[in-house]
Amino acid sequence: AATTEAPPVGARVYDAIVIGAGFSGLYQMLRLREIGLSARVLEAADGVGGTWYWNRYPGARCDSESYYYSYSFSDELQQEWTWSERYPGQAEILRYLNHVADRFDLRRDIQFDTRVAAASYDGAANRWTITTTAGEVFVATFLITAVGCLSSANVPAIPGLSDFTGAWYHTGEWPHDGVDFTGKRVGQIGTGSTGIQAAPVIASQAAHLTVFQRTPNYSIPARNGPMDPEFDRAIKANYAEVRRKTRHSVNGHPFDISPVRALDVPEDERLALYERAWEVGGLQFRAVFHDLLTNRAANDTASDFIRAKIRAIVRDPAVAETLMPYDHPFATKRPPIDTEYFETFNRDNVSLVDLRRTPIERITPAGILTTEREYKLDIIVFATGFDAMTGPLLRIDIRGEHGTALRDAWADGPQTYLGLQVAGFPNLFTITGPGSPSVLSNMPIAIEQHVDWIIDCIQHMRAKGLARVEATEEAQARWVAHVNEAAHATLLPQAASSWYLGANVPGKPRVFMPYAGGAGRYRKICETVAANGYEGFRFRAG
Ligand code: NA7
Repeated sequence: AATTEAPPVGARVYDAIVIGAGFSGLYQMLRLREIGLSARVLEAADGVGGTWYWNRYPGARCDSESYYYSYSFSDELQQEWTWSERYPGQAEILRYLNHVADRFDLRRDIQFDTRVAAASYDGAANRWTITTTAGEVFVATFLITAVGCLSSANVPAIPGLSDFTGAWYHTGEWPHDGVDFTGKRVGQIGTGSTGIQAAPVIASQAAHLTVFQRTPNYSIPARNGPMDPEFDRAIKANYAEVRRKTRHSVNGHPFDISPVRALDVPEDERLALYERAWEVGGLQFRAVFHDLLTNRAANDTASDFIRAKIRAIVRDPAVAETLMPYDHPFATKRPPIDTEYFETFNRDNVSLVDLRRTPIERITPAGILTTEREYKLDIIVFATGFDAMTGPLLRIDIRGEHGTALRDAWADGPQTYLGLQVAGFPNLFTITGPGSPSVLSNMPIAIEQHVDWIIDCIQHMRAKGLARVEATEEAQARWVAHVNEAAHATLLPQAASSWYLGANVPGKPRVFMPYAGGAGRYRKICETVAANGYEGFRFRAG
């Protein structure tokens, strides 16, 4: 491609462009400003919040606990903000992120209602040209994607959807003024974390809810409740230690994974430990034993325990049987946590359709037709998840050196070095990119680590008079192999329908995308890479 030294006419020039104003983009902007770079955040929505801006479906709530699903970079911020519940709801997280944007005066550097369509790198000029869907052009030395991992909605291509005369919604693109389910017949497709949160709330409002289930799922009670003021005080007095622990743990959570192996304890003791964890609730259920994600026999004990709970909760034995997960070990797909999910199937106004037995044939003007019968519906809720990790990046036409499209570079699955950079795409940083632990970790902590690493790298370049950084092919190939090896050291790839593998999107390459070697270990690797002069990266003066 022809290159020119002068930026395109009308282009606005910055040191860095950041795409997205969620947890990642806000903190990235703050840090870029702090080191004196000129930067602009481009955000498709009309407000900050990312995931928490879009996911306004009933029951939307974070599965990490509020005291650690938050920024750690400012002690004043963490001391002054008080969460109202054990798990933060969508509206509260959105309030928090708006508070952060105001408190750190970030809005003046964010351009809202601006969707990035394309970004291409010009090697001769060492700059990125970023084009929006409205035709605006920005030019920057660095392009930083803060687009999230679960932000590209997956609406399955079920024939007939356009003929449906009722209303339909994807949970990740929920109307801001809500949906009134009163008196309505609602069909919900999908029983992942989202569907499991939404179903009990929809059922409590609708005339009737029909849940269309393809893969039955494990779920652990969340045991949400109001924040205990005593607990809040104790955490705030001890925040430094809480944060230290989250940074070095396997999943970015402040709790310990037991060193004990499941089969090393007698059965009654094991069941008592599961029982206690079930009562405590939440994601730490999988921390009861050390080997739940590495040893199938150990995992079976947890999977059996949860199946027994489902049998005990759900009154109709046939419904309980349909809800029984069978095709994957516990926690090999992202484990949901719930508030009365299985109990919801005891309600008179809720029914369950097993799509494995009677698949959907099409959507009709009046509802959903399976191979068995038609279900008449007023509203269809698609809780069908996302084109995870790569989707948000690939829907932007990103082109690196010599015009190579990221779509082509990743035709066989994502390839990155540390999830932070892609060979052939100089000066592009991907916050929580594929190949990083991101989605297997508590997000805000994972995000802060990436942003801080990127800032250190840019500072290193400025100190040395360097203007261009790129992952080498060799370092990338080694990292891709390591990501693959880390996944296969666990049971995670055994869940054939998992979005970690891209399996929920037809035609997507089946590659285990996140780094499963542990967030704490990953942090150390990134630190070592930097300490060793950014090994695996190639720098140039311009
Ligand atoms: P998930 O976890 O990807 O769940 C999507 C659900 O939708 C899952 O039950 C899917 O079944 C189902 N699905 C997807 N496509 C179809 C079609 N075509 N027909 C029937 N059912 C379908 O997304 P969530 O939004 O729940 O959660 C995403 C993440 O957000 C979550 O893991 C947390 O990290 C936060 P399948 O299992 O593929 O058979």
